[in-house]
Amino acid sequence: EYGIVRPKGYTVSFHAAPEMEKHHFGQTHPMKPWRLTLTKSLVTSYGMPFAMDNYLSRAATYEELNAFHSNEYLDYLATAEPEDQPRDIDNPDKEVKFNLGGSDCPLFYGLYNYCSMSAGCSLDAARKICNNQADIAVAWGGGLHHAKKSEASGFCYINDIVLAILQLLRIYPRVLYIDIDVHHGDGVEEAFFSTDRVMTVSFHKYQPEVFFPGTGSLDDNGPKSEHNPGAHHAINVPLNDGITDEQYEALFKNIIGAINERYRPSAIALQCGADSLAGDRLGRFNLRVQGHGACVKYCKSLGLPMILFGGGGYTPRNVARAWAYETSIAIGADTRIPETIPEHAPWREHFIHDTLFPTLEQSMNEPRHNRNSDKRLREIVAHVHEQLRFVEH
Ligand code: V1P
Ligand code: CA
Ligand code: ZN
Repeated sequence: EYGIVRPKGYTVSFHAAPEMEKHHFGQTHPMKPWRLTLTKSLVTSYGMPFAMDNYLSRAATYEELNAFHSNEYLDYLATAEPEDQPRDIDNPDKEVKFNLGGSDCPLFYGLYNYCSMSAGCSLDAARKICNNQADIAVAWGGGLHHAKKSEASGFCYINDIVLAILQLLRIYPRVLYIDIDVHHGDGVEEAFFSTDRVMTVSFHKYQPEVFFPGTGSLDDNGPKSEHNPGAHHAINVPLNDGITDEQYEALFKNIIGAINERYRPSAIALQCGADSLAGDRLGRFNLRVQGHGACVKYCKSLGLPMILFGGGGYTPRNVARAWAYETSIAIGADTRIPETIPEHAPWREHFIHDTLFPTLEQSMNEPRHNRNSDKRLREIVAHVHEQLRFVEH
């Protein structure tokens, strides 16, 4: 069906943890683990599993999480109960520990299971890449880039990306981390601040005091203290509301192309947060599914072993579109799959428009004003090229 065939001499592994999908952050919380169910169902209705090695991930162990996170934090995460929720009328004296239990990172039933399954997906993906058992490994349940060593942040409790990159570093000398989520990938950046074996690059909306998390300015390139090998190995691309496919794609190819030439990474970790799409409940950009996917396609063209992680994405039907399309790019079927969502796809009505590629008008009531001048984007490119001159190669 749809001519979906296994690519010759090329392996894509797909790592899922259906247990994640049943968890709930709360009625009004934007993070809906159910978007993973919708993604998987779209991937399946296009017949893509035939072209991949499909794995059910197990939960990451305490020891595995401990490779990045502190014991104090993990012990609390493993035992905290929703009843411990601070700032409750019932719990006026309860203090917020490790930033857990607020509105962004609520305590909910099965939280530890949810976190360890997400990390399990990403660790399995990393192992396939390390053992040369996959060319691209897909972990849509991962991508939780804000979590810190001893702190939850922005819907992220366990930094599965950091854990996966630590695995990659056992085999690969240099890892390039790229983050196209609309938010700054602060947790991953901070974790690798003092090493030159990981270069982090985040594209994001930047407006301190207004837009979360408020970090990731153009001149944030890692601590420039003396003898820090990690200096100049953090790249930030701060953007404004309404950036278009054309601008984003040109910027992405220019910057990632230059980094690839200069840094010569041996593997890529790509966080594909889908909240950079037009019409996202939290995002502010005007990207279409094609523009988002073009970044994945460009990274694939570099021919390096790669992990694709999920991340943000708060309009589930568009998250499913983007990640299904990007799965098709991984297996090289993007030019073969029909644009119309298959007749037999479950939740077909949920997509509102039956296309994989909604127009901006279909995605939003009112298209967002583009506040990115080409002049500013040229300045950003110039600054990044300037930074790269400090990078040894
Ligand atoms: O803006 C904030 C904090 C809460 N204020 C005190 C400042 N939080 C954001 C968090 C966004 C996290 C994004 C995660 C990711 O990068 C990776 C998975 O996509 C926030 C927002 C917002 N509009 O930015 N929290 C919420 N909205 C929120 C809304 C309703 C219920 C709970 C949280
Ligand atoms: Ca980002
Ligand atoms: Zn985000």
